[in-house]
Amino acid sequence: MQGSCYKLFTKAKSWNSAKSACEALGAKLVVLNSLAENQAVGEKITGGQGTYIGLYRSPKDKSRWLWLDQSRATHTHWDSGEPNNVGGSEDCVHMRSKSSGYEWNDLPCNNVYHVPYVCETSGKSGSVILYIAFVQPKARAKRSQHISTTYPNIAAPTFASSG
Ligand code: MAN
Ligand code: CA
Repeated sequence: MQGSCYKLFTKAKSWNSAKSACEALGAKLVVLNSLAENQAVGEKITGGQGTYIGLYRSPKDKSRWLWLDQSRATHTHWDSGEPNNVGGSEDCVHMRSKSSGYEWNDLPCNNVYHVPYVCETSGKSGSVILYIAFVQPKARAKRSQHISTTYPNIAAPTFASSG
């Protein structure tokens, strides 16, 4: 989405662990609202394993898919034959790499398949707010204080890559 920051994490994890890792950064597993966004994120995938995305099967209606921002999936980009729900437990979604056109496959959410993942934060993060504490008249002898607060949940620059 416009204004979002994305970060690819190349250290493969389960979908559940990838979700938690993004949340720990104040982010989400990437939500892909359009084919253009799907393509843009796909092009940053560096390995053949693809990436986990923030899409999962609705627990209430197993034929529906939900994004982690709770929106219903309107655009989908399933690979041919997918979602096939192998073993009846493929409730989470993985984007395949370039050779598969960045198309999607359902995979288990648990520890079975470890895959790189992309976290997304909405546009307002990324800002660093500088607070300047003005010196009181009586304390003029002291150095003025510059207190810079960096929000801990800020994602690294767009499409940075880390292990
Ligand atoms: C193959 C396909 C997929 C499936 C995975 C994991 O790639 O059958 O649909 O999700 O294996 O079982
Ligand atoms: Ca599948």
